[in-house]
Amino acid sequence: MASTERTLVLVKPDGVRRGLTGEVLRRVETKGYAVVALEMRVATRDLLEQHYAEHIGKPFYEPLVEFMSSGPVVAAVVEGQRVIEGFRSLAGSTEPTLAPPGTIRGDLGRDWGTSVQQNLVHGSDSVESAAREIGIWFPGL
Ligand code: DAT
Ligand code: MG
Repeated sequence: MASTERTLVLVKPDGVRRGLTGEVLRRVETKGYAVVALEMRVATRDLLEQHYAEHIGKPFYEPLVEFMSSGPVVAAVVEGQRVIEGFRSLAGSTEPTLAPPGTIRGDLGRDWGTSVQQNLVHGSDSVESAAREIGIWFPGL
């Protein structure tokens, strides 16, 4: 049996501004995953530079950091068997225009013509990323 995993989920500033925090958490919980830590906060540039280190130098990097610090985010640690893959599946693909209906980005997101995609949620993409990101957002966990 697959072992229990943890992943970092963020409701990004667009999701919080649009009042979709509850809807995102509802989808996580009704899927059967457990929310084991939860906090609303405005991310500092320093934290975001660590979080998005893999994207430094890409054309959307500056707009991404700007956008992610434009308002509060809701950070959650979510737990369950294969939750890393499972939440990525719930979220849908990066571009909301292409994310299938039924997914968070496909049902609730769209392209707003901005230089960075505003796609409502973040989810860790591997066991290594999850451990690294949880360490950044919830160092006490
Ligand atoms: P994901 O969030 O699906 O893991 P990612 O890690 O590749 O995607 O990129 C981080 C965020 O940056 C993503 O959620 C939205 C934005 N982004 C990625 N690629 C982009 C692009 N080509 N143009 C605009 N924004 C982009
Ligand atoms: Mg990513």
